[in-house]
Amino acid sequence: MRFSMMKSVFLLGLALAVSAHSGDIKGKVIFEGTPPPEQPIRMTGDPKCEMIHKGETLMTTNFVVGPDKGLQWVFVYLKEGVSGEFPPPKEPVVLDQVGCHYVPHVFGIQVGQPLTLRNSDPLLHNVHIIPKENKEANIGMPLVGDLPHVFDKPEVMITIKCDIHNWMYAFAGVMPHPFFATTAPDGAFEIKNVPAGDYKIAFWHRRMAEQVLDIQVAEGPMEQNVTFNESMIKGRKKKAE
Ligand SMILES: [Cu+2]
Repeated sequence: MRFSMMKSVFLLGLALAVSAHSGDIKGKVIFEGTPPPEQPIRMTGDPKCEMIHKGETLMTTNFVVGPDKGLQWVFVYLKEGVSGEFPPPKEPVVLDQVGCHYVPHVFGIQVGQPLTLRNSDPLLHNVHIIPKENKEANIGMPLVGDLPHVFDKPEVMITIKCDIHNWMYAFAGVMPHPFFATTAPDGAFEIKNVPAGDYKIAFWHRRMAEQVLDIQVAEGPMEQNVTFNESMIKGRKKKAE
């Protein structure tokens, strides 16, 4: 009895000690040089999409660089060093198809966390999920509404495309833990409550080789910036996607 009480107190103390030692990783992803220009998306394949965007041209979003060189749509995640179980959140991540475009373009989600595939357009889309580790899926969505999906294995990154509208692409990072983020329009990101320890942090961008850095997280906030540049761009495609 006494031993089990002592054990409980010890375990409680251990849990508090572990939870007290965590830090937040804040940073900014910078792009140095001249980014390749975005291409106008020609929606001629579907007059209904053209109608939605009457009078405006939607551009590709491969290199969205802000005024301070911040690079958007970089998926930042802890690639190695995380241990323990992290139950997936119950709140779904929403991937919206709106104006014949995916919102968001790049996102992270945990294994087992619900993904809501949303069609906000009154026209037919199909969500073609093309993974290497998870199951492939090709889901027709002829009507406005939601459909559920879930990934059962970690995988960085999964391509999602619409076979009807060949310019529609989204990218999903499926993680076994909650330590990931996508950069904002100013290139900023934040990963909160990371247990103190040594990790490899990775920065994925669709058009450039992934960068991986060693970091040490201690209690409290820390800053980790990274720079991409022109020379890191993989084979340039001319076609608008
Ligand atoms: Cu579509």
